[in-house]
Amino acid sequence: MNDESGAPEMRSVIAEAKNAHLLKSGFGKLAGFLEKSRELDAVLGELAEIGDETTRGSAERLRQQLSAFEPSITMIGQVKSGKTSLVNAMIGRPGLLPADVNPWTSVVTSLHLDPEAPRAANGATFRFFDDEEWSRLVEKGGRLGELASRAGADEELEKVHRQIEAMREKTRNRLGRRFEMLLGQEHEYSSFDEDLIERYVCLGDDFDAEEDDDPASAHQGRFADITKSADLHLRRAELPLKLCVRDTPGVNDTFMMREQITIRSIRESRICVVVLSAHQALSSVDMALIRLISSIKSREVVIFVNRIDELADPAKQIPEIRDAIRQTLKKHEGPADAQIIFGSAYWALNALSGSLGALTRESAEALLNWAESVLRNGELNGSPLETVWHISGLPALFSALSERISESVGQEMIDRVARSAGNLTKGVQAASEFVAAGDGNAPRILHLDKAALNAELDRIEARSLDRLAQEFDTMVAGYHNRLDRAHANFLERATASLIGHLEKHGEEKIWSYEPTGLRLLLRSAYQVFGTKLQRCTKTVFGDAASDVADLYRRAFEIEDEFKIAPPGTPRIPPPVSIDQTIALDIRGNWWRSWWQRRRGYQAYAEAFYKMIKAETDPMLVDLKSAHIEAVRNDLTAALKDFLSEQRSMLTSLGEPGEGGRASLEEIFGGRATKERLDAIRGTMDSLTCNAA
Ligand SMILES: Nc1nc2c(ncn2[C@@H]2O[C@H](COP(=O)(O)OP(=O)(O)OP(=O)(O)O)[C@@H](O)[C@H]2O)c(=O)[nH]1
Ligand SMILES: [Mg+2]
Repeated sequence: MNDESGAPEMRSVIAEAKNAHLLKSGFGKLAGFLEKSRELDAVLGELAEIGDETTRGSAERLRQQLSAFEPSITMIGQVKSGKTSLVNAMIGRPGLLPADVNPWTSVVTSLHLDPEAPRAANGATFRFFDDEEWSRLVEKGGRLGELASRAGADEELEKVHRQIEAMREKTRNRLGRRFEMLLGQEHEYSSFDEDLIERYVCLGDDFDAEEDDDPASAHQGRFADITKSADLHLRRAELPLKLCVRDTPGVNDTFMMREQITIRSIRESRICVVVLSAHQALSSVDMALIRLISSIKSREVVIFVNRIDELADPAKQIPEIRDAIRQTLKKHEGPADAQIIFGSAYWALNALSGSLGALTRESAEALLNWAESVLRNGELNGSPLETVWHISGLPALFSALSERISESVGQEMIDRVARSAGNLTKGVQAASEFVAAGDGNAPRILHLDKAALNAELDRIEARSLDRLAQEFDTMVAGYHNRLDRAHANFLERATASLIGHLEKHGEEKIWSYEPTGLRLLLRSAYQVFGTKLQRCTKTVFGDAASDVADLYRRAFEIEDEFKIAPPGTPRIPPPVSIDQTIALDIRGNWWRSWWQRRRGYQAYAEAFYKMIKAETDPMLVDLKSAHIEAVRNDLTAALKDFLSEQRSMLTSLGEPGEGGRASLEEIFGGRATKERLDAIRGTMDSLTCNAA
């Protein structure tokens, strides 16, 4: 990293929390998953031992997939609800990410925790916005600017522009000629500390003042306003598996462009923690948030009500807050059964750093109050430190996350690897039985040689990919149709409602219209599409697998019920873009000024129709193209991976010479091998929950 690029030199490693051992509790529900993962790893090791070179390679690749497994958890929530503080507690590093009243998180920060990483802190990567993203932000003012300009809200737009212009100037001055060069780049460090992180991930009001006093830091520059994402790697020996915890900017952030990034991050993560602030119960921003996740299944959302240390009487208030949240979720069709956990990042951090004595009086009282109530329910035992940790809610949070990991992403990963491993074993078994059936004198000849196998596999591949593409297109056409109908329907109703409003109230009263109806319609169109798609993918995958099995039967003269497990159908990701903020939600001044300038209801209605269409179009565009393309790619990739795995397996067994036909005998001939293979096969079958 040279000085020109602006990245400072290496930093010292940050200090460990005194009571990091506390982090061990709460992962009990992962036990089953971890056991399966270990078993699978062991049988794959065994398979590698008895197989030929290709088998060994495939088995090692599958073991690699097991050990690389890193479930990720995205923390989202209202500004200042304590997301960053909670992340610091979860990763056992109080103070690593700057959490304060002033610095606010402006960047999606992913913390990669690895129990086996060699050093305490090893590596950080910061990515900057690229040219295009930056221009969009500064020239159009991000989404907020776009909305304002569509709505004809010149004043608002002016304000946004001024704000952004000021920010751009500040950034330019600070970074000088490095500025243009930095866009689209990455900064990488082999270690990091708090100061370094703060300069990349936090915006704040008083930084400029500080910099004026300290030319050294001004020279180094602050990058937060052009940073898009940060990845930090940490060793965390207390955890039973790799984990990625993702901190995101608060949802009512000034620039809605950040919302897009949050949406993307939710799409990538299977599990979300919504962090709410206890004393604000459910404000309207939290509703926006709940909406943001309402496309996601209840089982993939955990609600963490933070800052209970600030409640005057937690024992009384907590049940009330819980009821209120439940009711609101139900009323707004949110994820009604999502688990709700109460806690305090503040208590957790103090427990971790061994500074319980430093708790404020109010906080200590709240702690006693809540502890007593929990105690009455018989949930507590252990040292005072463990007690505080327990009621901080962290173990409950870890436990909820463990449960979700093991039943969703974890089980899916095991399933995937066990299917592949099972197919690998079956292939080896088929080869070994073929050999065993010979008379032991001359090596047996396969009925299809390598070239013939390849040709057959080419045919299978072309046929199944083609069929998948065709089915997909048909389904997408129907889906687009449904989306467009829903959209048109919504626009008509919204326009009619507006005219009704004007006729009844004139132009004095602000009109508002909830786009919930549109969201519901779009979501249900997507659901229908998803269900159909899953069904037909299953058929295509299943047919491809039976074609491959047929090839085995012909090559190895297998008469009986030889089967190859098809790849699992990839998950169809939730349509989170449906839930993005749309201008109809914003009851700002520009609406009024916009419609007050219009004369004649009919002309107004037409213009309104257009405007509301323009506002809701981007949502449909994403649903129709970007999102759908991602789904298509996932499905195609799954089919291709499966076929290429089968190809390498099958053709190596059919290959003469080293590791091929002639050595089939040596490798697979023995009785002991057959028995071991049977045992391995049994284990694989028991590990897959829904193997074919
Ligand atoms: N009393 C109390 N204060 C908390 C707790 N969690 C966070 N805070 C304080 O709340 C303020 C904001 O905390 P952050 O962790 O930065 O909140 P955030 O949600 O990450 O904020 P943004 O990134 O700006 O959205 C800080 O002053 C924290 O010390 C808590 O559990 N109890
Ligand atoms: Mg934060």
